[in-house]
Amino acid sequence: MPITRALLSVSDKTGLAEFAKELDAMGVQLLSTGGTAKALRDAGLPVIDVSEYTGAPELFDGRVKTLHPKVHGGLLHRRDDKEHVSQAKQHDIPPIDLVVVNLYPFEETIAKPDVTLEDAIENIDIGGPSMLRSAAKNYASVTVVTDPSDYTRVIEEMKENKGDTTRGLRQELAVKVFLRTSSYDAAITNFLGQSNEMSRTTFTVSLPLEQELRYGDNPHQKCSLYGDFRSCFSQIQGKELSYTNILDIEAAADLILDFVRPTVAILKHTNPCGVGQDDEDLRVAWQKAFETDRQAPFGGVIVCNRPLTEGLARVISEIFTDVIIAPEFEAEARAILQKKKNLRLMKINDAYFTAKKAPVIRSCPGGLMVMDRDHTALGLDNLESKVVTKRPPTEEEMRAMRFGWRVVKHVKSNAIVYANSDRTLGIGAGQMSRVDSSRIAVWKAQEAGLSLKGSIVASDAMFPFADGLKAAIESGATACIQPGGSIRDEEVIAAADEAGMAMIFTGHRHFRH
Ligand code: 93A
Repeated sequence: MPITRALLSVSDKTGLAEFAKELDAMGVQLLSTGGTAKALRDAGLPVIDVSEYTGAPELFDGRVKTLHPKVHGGLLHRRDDKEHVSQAKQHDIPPIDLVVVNLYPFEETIAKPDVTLEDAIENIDIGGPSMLRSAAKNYASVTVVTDPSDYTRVIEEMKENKGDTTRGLRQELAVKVFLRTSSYDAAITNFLGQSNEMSRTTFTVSLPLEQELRYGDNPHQKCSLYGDFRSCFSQIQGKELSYTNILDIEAAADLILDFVRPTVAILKHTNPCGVGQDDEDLRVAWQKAFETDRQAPFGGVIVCNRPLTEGLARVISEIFTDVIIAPEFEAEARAILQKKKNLRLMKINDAYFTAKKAPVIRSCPGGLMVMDRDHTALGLDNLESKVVTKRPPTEEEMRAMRFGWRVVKHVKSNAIVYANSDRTLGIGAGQMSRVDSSRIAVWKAQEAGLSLKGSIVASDAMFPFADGLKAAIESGATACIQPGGSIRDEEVIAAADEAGMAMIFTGHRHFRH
């Protein structure tokens, strides 16, 4: 049956007039609410106000506009059911075949820093979701549009099908409705849940499937991606992203954005293999990162915090890399990397900076855990006042400690990083004991042919015993940055003093699991 009557009630009026003009040209009667009716009239279209149509005025500052049996009955009755059709006739409820509704901007309202509870509550749409749900339930006969980007598809189908849409499209649009109303409700639930006592009393997520990934950690593990990863990172070229690529991309972007100076980092399995800096030339920064570990970067991830230059592209194209991430890629760099068909190039978009503020979510048996993100390297202000040893650090050691502390935050615990002021020298990651991480870091530096004489050592959490620190002193480190807070701190400080080492307690730890 062709669409003969449409109800339009939208907060986002993008594309509304053009869409309604097409409907009007196909002879569709237009019903509408206050602001939407005005927009349509302004566009020169004939509109019937819903209040006139139902005979009931808009009440209570618009809180009741469309909540009327003539609207919901018109949407919900079965067109192929004699009883329904005769009831509809008896109560003067003509069918409404198309609903065009998008909701009060609740999410945008609560995103404002100065939002009040009253404001948020006024922006909870009741009539809109009700119409969407009524129409979506009856998708057998009713077309429902909640996303302006679907307007053209609806018009195209109507033109091809004598004013009607196909059942396939109607079902697809109905699914979109339930996804939209559930994510809308999730936003309301989380907001009200949090504004009550400022604690998270509930946590609800509802995200659309973005992509089926090839597999998860292993080929026998099915894996699906939900949400909008691609708004945060655009893929410029290369093979399809995998589950581990996505984990690595997040780890790499998180790491690189902790650095202000031009920096290049190489990662593998979400841990940095090396990090280097150079103010003049990204190639030099990369060289420093690469020298920390020349083996592990095979098949790894490279990330930089400046537009990727031709020079850098040239040197890194010599090595097999899985993913390269940058805020921008120079055209010449792209031309060089294009030859590597499988290599994935990912551009960091502005949306990532908003997404980075969202909490970290992890599943656990029976539920999930929601954790604030570990945003910035903490404890780096006023470092001079945090020296715990007799000897204060030199300027050079200070710079190296700031750098090392930022790197160690991104290494899986237990994490130990040896560094100079602009490069890593040895990284020990993910060991069950801190001494083992320390040993690995020293061994890696030796393997790479790097001297640890005069280096600094950064530890993501306190040294529980003096042994780990003594090992660092023996290997040549002259300064140490760590949170402090062990019951044996005195012993640890004494060991440092004995060796003339300078040590800083940041007062913050950066575990990463
Ligand atoms: O206040 S409501 O919850 N009560 C209603 O009965 C109702 N009907 C439609 N909000 C209602 N709407 C919403 O009004 C729609 O979802 C749409 O977002 C908005 C359009 O209002 P206007 O046409 O006046 O700009």
